[in-house]
Amino acid sequence: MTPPLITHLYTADPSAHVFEGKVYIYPSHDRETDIQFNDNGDQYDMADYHVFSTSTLDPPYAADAVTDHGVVLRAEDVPWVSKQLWAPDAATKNGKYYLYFPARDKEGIFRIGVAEGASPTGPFRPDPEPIAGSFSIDPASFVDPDTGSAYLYFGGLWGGQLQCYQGTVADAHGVPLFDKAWEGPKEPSGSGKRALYPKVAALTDDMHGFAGAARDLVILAPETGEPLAADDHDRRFFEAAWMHKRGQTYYFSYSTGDSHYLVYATGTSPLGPFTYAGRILEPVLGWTTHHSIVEFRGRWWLFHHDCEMSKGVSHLRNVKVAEIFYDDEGRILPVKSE
Ligand code: FUB
Repeated sequence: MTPPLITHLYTADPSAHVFEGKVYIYPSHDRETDIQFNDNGDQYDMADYHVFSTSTLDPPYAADAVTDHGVVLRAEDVPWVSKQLWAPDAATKNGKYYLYFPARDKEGIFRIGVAEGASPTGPFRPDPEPIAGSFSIDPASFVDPDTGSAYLYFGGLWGGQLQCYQGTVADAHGVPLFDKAWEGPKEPSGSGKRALYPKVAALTDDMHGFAGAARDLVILAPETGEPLAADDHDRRFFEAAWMHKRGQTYYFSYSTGDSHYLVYATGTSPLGPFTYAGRILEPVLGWTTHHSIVEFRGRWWLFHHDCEMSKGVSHLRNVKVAEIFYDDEGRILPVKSE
């Protein structure tokens, strides 16, 4: 495996984009905490975001290869946030830049916020309220290079609260009511139960809101054409949504959480359905695995994290990058750990 890309801070959940000819990385900023480790992820108690950039992705990764543009958003700058600035992402449209971020609101419920800036490095001015109709964690934005349409993918199980929205009664934004009974490291299980799906919403033209209610992003098993089963922990969606497009194929990639794989599914529409297609990365040191995939100067790169710098402390992670390759059928070749 390659060495950490950023070494002066703990960073994780890297969302990478090419803006203005450079690679910009929008990661979580991990920090030390006294909070006891638990399966709800309370120890992931991050309070701000930095933005990083680089003009080269080729090894060796010198300590100064990546520029730290400093803090671009703090929890205390966002009126609705109580704590836990988790995995962010960024997008550009209309000549402006947008930072999407999940955090717990004052009632402890994860919502997704948006902040706007004039450049890829911010500073980003947050909207005073979370995006109406948003919930759970790990927003990943995708602007279709062919149509210009923008989408936000999101969701995460256990501490990410996705399982708390299974009811049929919805609020004014079409979001099922939050069910406290499902809070904590829980999810559906048992024979005949399907896995919970990640969510997708089209973004409004100003990129600050959902154009309609978020809907399920269906992921099917290739061998049956049926939804993945809830007990299929090696393949079911857990968190870390990411979308990229290569040719006319849409690739939706994600983490399987407690089985610790990065996997992907393919489809012909950004709204799905998707069919599970295979693994990208085997488990790394640490509990979480979270990534992004980006094309830069004609080559494709996987940004991800592990816990090499902290020697395995799960909430103190470091970002890495590895080149990825596709076979002639467009399948992603698994990343080799050297
Ligand atoms: O960084 C906090 C959480 O850990 C992220 O939101 C998840 O994807 C996992 O990486």
